[in-house]
Amino acid sequence: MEEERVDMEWCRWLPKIELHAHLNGSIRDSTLLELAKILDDKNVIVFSDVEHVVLKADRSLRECFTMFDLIHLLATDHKAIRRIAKEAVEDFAAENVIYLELRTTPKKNDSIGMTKRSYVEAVIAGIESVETVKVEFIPSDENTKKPIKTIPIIDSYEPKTKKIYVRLLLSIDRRETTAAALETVELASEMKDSGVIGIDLSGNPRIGDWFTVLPALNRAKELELPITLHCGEVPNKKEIQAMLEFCPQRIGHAVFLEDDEWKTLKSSYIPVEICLSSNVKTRCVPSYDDHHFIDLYNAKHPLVLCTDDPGMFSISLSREYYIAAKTFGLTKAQLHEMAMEAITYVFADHKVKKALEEIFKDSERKLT
Ligand code: 6MZ
Repeated sequence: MEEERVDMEWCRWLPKIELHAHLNGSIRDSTLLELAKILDDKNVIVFSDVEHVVLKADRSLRECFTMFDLIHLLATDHKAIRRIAKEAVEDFAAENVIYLELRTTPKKNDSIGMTKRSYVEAVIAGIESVETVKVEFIPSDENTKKPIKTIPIIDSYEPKTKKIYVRLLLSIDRRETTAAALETVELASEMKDSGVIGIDLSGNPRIGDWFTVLPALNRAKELELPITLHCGEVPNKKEIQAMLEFCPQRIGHAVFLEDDEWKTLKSSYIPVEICLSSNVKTRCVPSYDDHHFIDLYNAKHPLVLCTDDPGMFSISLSREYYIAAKTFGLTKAQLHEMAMEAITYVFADHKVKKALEEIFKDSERKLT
């Protein structure tokens, strides 16, 4: 059926919800190269050594974490953090992402006077400086301290005021100590009124230990902060079982689950953040056809398509929807339903969910 054909333009038009995107994995290559030039001028790095590393197309999971160490060196200071946060929101909005939960690991760097709090404040300043789209960041109730910017822009389909809801998740890096992880959780709780909405556990899955971070995750539960865990990105049966038993609000990846863990997951209805290209490009999954997405989708298990690291993998959320359509033969109606279903899994409050529903209802009318 000709009119049923899903193409990239349609996937871009589709309103989308992004729930698994790492800030430092969402940096434009052009920005990374500019930041590298600045450090080259200061004799901190040699630009030519870095350029080809930044532009490399495919990376194994191990290489990704080496790359993150380089990225963290390039985007070290508050100014760079503000810039990458601003650009990340602009880039997601340009893909018609209408709700973004951006996650980032608060970093401490005494040599430049950076604390975990000042790092998060720089991210927030970056988000608030976005000008290409109206950003609803701090919950817009009567207690809102700062006015929300309203900048009407014309999108390619119809004139309207484009808007993106943005919330922050603070990530605990698996390399961190219990004390450092606890500091992040306390900070998230203190910054609840500033757009921070939950906690993520991420980092190199071959490093670190579940029991080191567990006290911090238990504290997050006590503080009623929603939690999402990177779960089963590499085979680790004991950890996967412990994570499922912990019963977080969402998990990311869920690649290396075995039969009994699939059963536990499916009976728990824990929503899964699916990162198709990330899993294929890092060779955690051999091909798109082999991806566990389709098994979960057919089982009607709660899931949401996400990018993970759109900068690192040179991808977009629109493209992930397109790949899902092409690989698994999904129709426009099915993609729309899947995108809309994600409202259920966002960590934001009822008011935001209602507003998102309205946007999807409106786009649904334009489907036929
Ligand atoms: C696990 C990942 C990841 O926090 O500095 N991160 N953790 N698996 C992945 N799959 C590829 N991709 C990114 O963003 C970068 C950090 O996010 C985590 C890693 O801890 C990485 O250092 P932020 O903004």
